[in-house]
Formats: sequence, C-alpha cells, structure tokens
Amino acid sequence: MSTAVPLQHYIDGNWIPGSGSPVISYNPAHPDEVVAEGLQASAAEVEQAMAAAVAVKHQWARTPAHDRGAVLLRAAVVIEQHAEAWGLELAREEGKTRTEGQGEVLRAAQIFRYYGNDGDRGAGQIYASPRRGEKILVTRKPLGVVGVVTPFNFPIAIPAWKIAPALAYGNTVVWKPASTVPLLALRLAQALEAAGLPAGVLNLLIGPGSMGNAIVEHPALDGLTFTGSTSVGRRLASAAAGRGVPVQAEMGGKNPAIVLADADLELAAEQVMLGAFRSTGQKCTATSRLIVAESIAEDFLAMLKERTDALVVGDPTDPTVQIGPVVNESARKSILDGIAAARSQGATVVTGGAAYDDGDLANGYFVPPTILELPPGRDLDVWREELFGPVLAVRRAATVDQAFGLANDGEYGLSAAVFTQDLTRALESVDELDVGILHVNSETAGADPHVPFGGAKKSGYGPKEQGSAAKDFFTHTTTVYLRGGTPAA
Ligand code: UN1
Repeated sequence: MSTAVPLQHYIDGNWIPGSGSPVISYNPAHPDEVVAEGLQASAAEVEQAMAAAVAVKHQWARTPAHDRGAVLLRAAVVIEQHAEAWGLELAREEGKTRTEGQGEVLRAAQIFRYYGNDGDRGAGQIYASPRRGEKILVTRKPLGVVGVVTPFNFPIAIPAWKIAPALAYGNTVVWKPASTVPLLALRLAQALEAAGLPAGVLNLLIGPGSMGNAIVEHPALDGLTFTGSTSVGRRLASAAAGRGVPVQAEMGGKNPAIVLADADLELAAEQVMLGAFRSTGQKCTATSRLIVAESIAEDFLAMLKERTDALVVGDPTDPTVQIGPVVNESARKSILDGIAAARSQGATVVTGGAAYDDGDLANGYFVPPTILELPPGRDLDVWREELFGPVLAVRRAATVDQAFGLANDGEYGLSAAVFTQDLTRALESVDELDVGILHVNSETAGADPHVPFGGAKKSGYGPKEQGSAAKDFFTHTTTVYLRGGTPAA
C-alpha cells in the first residue's frame, strides 16, 4: 500500500500548508486507504491567493502571448512525462480505470499544447471603415483575475480546459478543485511551476464548497468558470451575475442515445455501453437515457445486456478492470437510492439493480452497471434526474418523431447520440435535437479541445468552453477606430 501524499496549497509561487480543518482523500475501491491528506485552506489563504493574483495581473496581461504560450507548452511536456504515474494516482483517488486515468492526463497535456500554441494565432480582426483613412480593429484583452471551480470527475482534464485558456489569454487564476479528489490539482500546479509560470499567476486552494462562495464574493474577482452540479452552478452563477462578474457554468446532463431501427446494432450496443458505463457513468456527458426503436428493442437490449454483464468491475488500478467504484459513499448511496426509487415506481431491471452484498465490491463504493426499462407510457424520476453513476434508463419509441421527442423531453441539453445509417435521419437529428453536442454513431461523451463544448437548455449558463468559445469567455474585446493624421486628398 502506498503512503498518503501530503496536500498543500500553492499561493504566490509558494507551497504552504493550510490553516483550516483536515482534508483527506480516500481510495474509493478500498475506503480505508488514505490517498492524500492535509489541512484545508481558510479565509486567510483565499485573501492571500486573491491578492497574489491581483498583484501580477497587469504584468501577466502584458507578457507577450507567445511567451505565455511557451510556459503552457513546457507544462504540456511535464504533464506528458508523468502520464503513467499521475494516471495511476488519479485512478486510486477518483475510481476511474488506470487506462482512463492515464488517458485523462494525456488529454490535459493535449489541451495545454493547443492553447500554448494559440499565442501565435490571430489576436483579433480588422474591419474596413466607412471613413477614409481609418481602419477598425477588434482586439482582445484578458478579464483579469479568474476564479476556477472544478469537479471531482475529471480532476486534471477539466482544470486544464479552463486554466490553459485562462492563462493563455492573459488572466491570472485562483483555483478551487473538488476537495474529494484533490491530488491531481497539486500535480497540475507542480507542472506549471516546473514550466516556469511566474509566481501569483496561478494560485491553488484546496477547501470546502463554501470556499467557492468566498471566491465569487471577493471584490477583486473579474470572471468565474465553473463545472459541477446544477445546484452549486446556479448559486455561483447568480452570485457572480449579481456582482456583474462574467460567468461560465457547465452543469448537469441527462444525455440520450437514440438507436433507430436501421442502426448498425453491434456498433450501437458497444457505444451505448461505453457511454453509459465508462468512468462508472460519472461524466456530465455520460449516456443515462436510451431510446430504442420498438421493432429492434428486444434484440438490442439483449445485445446491450450481454456486453454490460461481461464488464469486469473492481479495483481500477488492476489493468484488467473496466469499471471502478463511484467516488464516495454519499455518491454510492444516492445512486442506489435512485435505482431503488425507479424500481419501486415500476421500472424493470434489465441488468444490475442491486447493491453488491459481499467481498471487495461491497466494501468499496461500487455500484453495478444497471439498465432499467421504464413501464410503457410512464414517466419516472430516473428519466429526468441526473444520478451521476452507471445507470441507464430505457424507453421504446414507435416512430422516429417519438424518439426525437423523448430525447428532447427534459430540462437538460448537454449531449446526445443518434445511431442510424440513414443520412436523412441523421440530418433530421441535427435539426431536431436540442443539445450542445451531438454524436452521430458514437457515444455521448468525448470532447476535442479545438471545438466548443457545452450544453443547451439548463445544462450550461454563459459562454461555452474550449476552441474559440474559450477565447470569447476569457477575454473581452476592445474596438479600436484607428486613424492617422488627415488622409491625403
Ligand atoms: C468528456 O465527455 O469526455 O464534467 C468530458 C464533465 C464534462 C466533461 C466531459 N464537463 O463530465
């Protein structure tokens, strides 16, 4: 068994112990094993971190974009060099598999590389002027001090896709990661320190949820980016908006996969299984609803059940394991309660559905991959409420229109997948499905750094993330009406 890693905060270029109450992260596969521990930051450290970020904000904003990008590119190299070790730590602390953990670390490196190179791309636009002797330039400037609040489920990739553009476009950062899974936050800050990021430009505070409030209420805050639960996101977004601070919040999802009668069923079954159960369903983009054409439903559900039952559930650091635990006891309990409620409301269990009752799987925070079919024509909570675990709710649709209608039925609109080989149907789905991300013949999760990421409807608030959307959020424009002297006659 490895020893616990000491947790520290990174403020103004120094690693310091906190002065708050203890913070301990556990291995969710073996809850008696401590992964990392230390003391939380308290109000005094929030103050120091904000002051440090304010003190260097003009200097960092004035640093040429190329030089800021060079720091990010060096950080990408450091992250990549540690992919195996940090991926294993991620698996031990969060519960996703070792392969996924390593993949996530490499994804963080890819994101840093993308934004690192952005310093050498365009920095604005030039427009013609209706007046002779004038050009109109639209230039970009950083917001200033940005608060970054990140969730447990992608403890390095989500921070990367917020922090890399924030820094690339000249902002300084005060970052509060989820305290349930804090270790990879230390690793990312270490990578940036090793890459030569100047002191104060990034400040990391490990603390309780209430620290998010302290950051958003701080008078020096110039922007806030958040990913996490809908309830916390709405609270922080409204606090930020109330103070006139630009805010970006990525929140819940209840993402449907639609399998039409003409789909490649083998491909669809594999992708739906991966979308629903990879990372133990703990992605805001995970597939949590399946809408299957009535005529192929029996065959498709049998194929899906067979694949699901073949999944190896266990300690995610074991390379043969495909599904790890959920993050902690309260997550396990709320997911199992959601399954029990669905069953008592009349859902049929296709597979899974009951807690593990002995051995390692009962001791760790494991939830079996579960598929529940709703009774015909009835609406259940499991169709609408995000459980953030390995639970897939199924309904059958008699027509394509009904399938699209069921997919749009809900307050969220993050991602959707549609499985069909009919181009006409695929194109219809682009028009009909009210989502931020649509996958045609691939699972609902997954996101590339060069294109916008975020949801429609209640899944997101404010500008989207990644690609050019990140520049839109992390900068504001200055429109310059530029003239020289009197133009020649
Ligand atoms: C992915 O689909 O690979 O919190 C990333 C989340 C999302 C990230 C999803 N913001 O799960």
